[in-house]
Amino acid sequence: MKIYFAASIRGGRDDQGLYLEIVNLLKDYGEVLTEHIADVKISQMGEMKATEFIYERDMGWLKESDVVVAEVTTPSLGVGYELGIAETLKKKVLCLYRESPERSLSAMVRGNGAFEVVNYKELEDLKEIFDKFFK
Ligand code: 6K6
Repeated sequence: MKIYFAASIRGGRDDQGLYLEIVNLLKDYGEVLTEHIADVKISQMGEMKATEFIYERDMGWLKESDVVVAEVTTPSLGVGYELGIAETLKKKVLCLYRESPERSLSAMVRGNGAFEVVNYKELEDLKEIFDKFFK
């Protein structure tokens, strides 16, 4: 099982520690192609590689993946783009969102029947969500 994990980089890195925990959990279900998304060394400025290289590499991994898991709490143009491509490629997609009174998820994600969108509160909720999704 090849898993494409998508999460905010330029959109903001406040949840980087959580991304790391999610990647570690996902490793119980398959190979995480995009482990670097959780890397503390990737700042909001991104990796020190050419943007064209990053785009081509990430699109290759997206095509190769069996499922896409996206943490969508921090809004990110890149994650939104990846989700649109994942839908076109007919990938199975799980979106994870931490609800709070100050924000709400884009209707383009929440309202899209092609995606499984799940609210969660904390890391501990994710094992059950992943068990169901990967079953
Ligand atoms: C490097 C140079 C300039 O910007 C960068 C960013 N580096 C990235 N490295 C790896 N993946 C990236 C990068 N930028 C975006 N992505 C992809 O888009 C990842 O797969 C993330 O899921 C998503 C994050 O998008 P933004 O818009 O929050 O950066």
